[in-house]
Amino acid sequence: MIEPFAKPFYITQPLLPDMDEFNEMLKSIWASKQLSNNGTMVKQLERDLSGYLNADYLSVFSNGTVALQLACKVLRLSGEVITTPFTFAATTHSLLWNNLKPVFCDIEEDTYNINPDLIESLITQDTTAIMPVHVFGNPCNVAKIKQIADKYGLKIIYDAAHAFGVKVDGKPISSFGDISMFSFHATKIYHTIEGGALTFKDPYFKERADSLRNFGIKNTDTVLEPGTNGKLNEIQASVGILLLKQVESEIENRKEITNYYRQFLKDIPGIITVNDIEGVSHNYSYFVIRVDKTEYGYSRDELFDKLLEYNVIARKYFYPLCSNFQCYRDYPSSLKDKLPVANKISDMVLSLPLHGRMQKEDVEKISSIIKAIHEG
Ligand code: T4K
Repeated sequence: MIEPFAKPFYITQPLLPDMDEFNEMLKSIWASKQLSNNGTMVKQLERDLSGYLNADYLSVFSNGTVALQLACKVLRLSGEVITTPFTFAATTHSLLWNNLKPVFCDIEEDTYNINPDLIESLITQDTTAIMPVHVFGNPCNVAKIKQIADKYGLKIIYDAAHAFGVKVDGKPISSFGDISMFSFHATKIYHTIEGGALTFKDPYFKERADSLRNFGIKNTDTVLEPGTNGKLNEIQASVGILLLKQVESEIENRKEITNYYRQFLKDIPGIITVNDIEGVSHNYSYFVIRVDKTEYGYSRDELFDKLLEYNVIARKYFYPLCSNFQCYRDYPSSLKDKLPVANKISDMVLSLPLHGRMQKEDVEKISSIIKAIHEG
């Protein structure tokens, strides 16, 4: 009989900056009296992040969702955008907030990312862009997506919310597509409590994004267009500056925890884990299993409920599929028989707790609980 964890074991636990260093940063912010509106900390964070992510141009925002919404505006998208249903609500919602129509494309069985072989059949004369997601930090098939976009003159916005620091064959993930969006929410591997960034190849795009996040104001005499308030403040920017020093060790720790999970779960029938992809430097944002009821004996939902009895708070990322939300399910592209893989995967996936402060014993215990549930 395995004892439940004494306290809830959550899916993640945020990185925290060193308190003394944070206090020093706060003192300098207090002294400057500059709390928001593109101050010293925001400018430094943008420089630091451009370096870390190897981005040509980068802007930070108050959150990833507003960043994604503004990315659509920067590229002046209209009509239809081909995207994945297997993602967080924010991806699809950002399109609707721009009066764009999401067209859902099915996903690949092994990466859970948009299936590039199906994109072309969804392109119409109204299509202006593709918005793929590097789900759980696993890179999309960037080469194929670029080929299609080039052929049809489409823009690409990558939702890279999960892919901070990921590289493909040594190339930074931000180097693909026209714009990439990173989320810096507290649940992410790197964060600014709330926050996000866009990376661009074109300096004009950064200029526009910077204006759009500040109400479209150009200068004291000119407002160019209806922007919004998407600014990050100085205190959150200072958290970001400090956490950038910890992100490498966080990734290393998570890699170790991920490998323990793979080792401890590998012989449990019906529990499917995913391996690293060759040529990819992963960031180990999430540890996701698939539950095959026929072999495991319980469905994903049953396992989720049973884990709660042990105080293990897993998450069903991403269920329900965006295409099955009430607001999108009547779209022609949302039909279940058009998205068979996404519907199947969404019913099977379960994200298990993963963060850099976890110990080998924690992984061993969670894995033993999963095994004990199977053995009844
Ligand atoms: N695109 C994609 C693909 C995304 O995944 C997201 C966000 C976005 C776009 C939009 O980016 P942002 O606008 O958020 O920057 C979370 C996050 O709120 C969301 O940022 C994230 N994706 C999504 C996948 O997950 P919840 O509702 O699952 O989070 P919550 O509050 O249940 O937190 C999970 C666990 O983390 C808690 O049980 C305990 C722990 N936790 C959480 C917070 C916030 C802490 O220990 N401390 C904390 O401060 O949505």
